[in-house]
Amino acid sequence: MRPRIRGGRTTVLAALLSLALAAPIAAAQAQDAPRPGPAADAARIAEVPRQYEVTGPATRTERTALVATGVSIDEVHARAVVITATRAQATAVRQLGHKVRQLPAPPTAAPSPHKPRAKDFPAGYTKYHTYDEATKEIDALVARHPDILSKQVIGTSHEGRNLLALKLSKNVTKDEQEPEVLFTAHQHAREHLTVEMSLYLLNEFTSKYGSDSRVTKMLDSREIWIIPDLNPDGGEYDIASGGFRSWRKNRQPNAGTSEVGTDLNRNWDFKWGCCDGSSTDPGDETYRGASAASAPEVQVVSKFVHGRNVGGKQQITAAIDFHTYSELVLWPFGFTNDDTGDGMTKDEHDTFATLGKNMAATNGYTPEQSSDLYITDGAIDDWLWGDQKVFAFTFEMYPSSFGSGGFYPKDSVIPKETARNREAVLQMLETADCVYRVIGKEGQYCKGR
Ligand code: BZS
Ligand code: CA
Ligand code: ZN
Repeated sequence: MRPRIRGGRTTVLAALLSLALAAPIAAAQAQDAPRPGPAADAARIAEVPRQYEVTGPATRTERTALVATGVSIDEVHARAVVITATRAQATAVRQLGHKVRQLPAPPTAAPSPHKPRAKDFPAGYTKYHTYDEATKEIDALVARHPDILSKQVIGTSHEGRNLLALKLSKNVTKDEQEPEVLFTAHQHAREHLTVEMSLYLLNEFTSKYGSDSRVTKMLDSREIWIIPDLNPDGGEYDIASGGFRSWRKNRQPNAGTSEVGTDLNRNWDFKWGCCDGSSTDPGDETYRGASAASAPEVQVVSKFVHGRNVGGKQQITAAIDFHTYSELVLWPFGFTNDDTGDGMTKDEHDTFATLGKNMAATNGYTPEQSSDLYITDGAIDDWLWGDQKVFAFTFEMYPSSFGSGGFYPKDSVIPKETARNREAVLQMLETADCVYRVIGKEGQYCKGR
């Protein structure tokens, strides 16, 4: 598998100015790197991580080595990446011999312990839904469409917020013999556009049932699950200061340190921590947690998915986990560079690659195996495939680069960038009764189902 990497670094450069204008940078970010010790620990906690352009890394091996410093890679180009890092991590990356340049901050509020918790997104972003706003919208949809939409509380986050699963189907209160498809969103706190993607799907399917023939057919013959917000604590924390904190993880404390949070997308119980694709340091962006599925949010969703194994058969056949950003369609495995091997036959790989490319042709994203970016372990799609045999993809949504808004595109893009995935979602639903149909092997794999 050849990584397909775009070259557009000029867009990053070009956009620095525009973002800089919109970015009152917190003065509190001091210059000196903190010395080790409790004071330094506290300073690091208060520090908002920043994005950097790193010129040098040109291969997935070099990118995996870069991830080992504890940063997250947010954007991949031919000879450069964009990372999120603390100042100390940026120094470590420089010491690897790369050129490191700090990018302008998103709208950031000066840290103030006295400021009341922000109730909404900052100006320019208010159409994004806070957790409370999303909950209200979902409840209103359920009230309006009780025959085709139902809501379950499947558990709670570390801070006690409800984690929801919405079911969309005709005869929604019955568990019918129908293929099931799962859509999840917002494992990573700063990726707010993914919650909007969930809300788009809920609105689209409920409002078009009975009028749009493809939507109607899918609700009549599938059971669609939407877990709209896997990380509500992280999402609320990201906006609570009145600006953005560029937060990625959940908000679970870690024993023996004041560093908070686990990277949920490194915490799933398949090859957890196997392959240098996650961090053991609780201060890192990709901290994998103390043990597999140690994050309550991961436990809750794992249990939910296990619960869809009815009579020894996993009902969910296909899934998309929404992230931002980079405009990618990714498939497993992430823990290995190999296309095929243990747990991935050639036909299975070809099915992933074909459906991935078909979906990418509809939204203009770039399709590739996730390890073409860098190695990861404990990601949800590796778990869904490796453990549950669900054809699971990761969509990295809009934008393609930091220059077009990175993690924080303005709310004006929400309608276009969520609807952009309508066709891909419908394709996945339509193939969910026999995903192998996309490689023409329905007869071999799906007879008598
Ligand atoms: C992100 C990037 C995402 C990650 C890429 C990825 C997804 C890799 C799935 C492997 C599997 O944070 O959105 O690093 O989790
Ligand atoms: Ca049904
Ligand atoms: Zn993500």
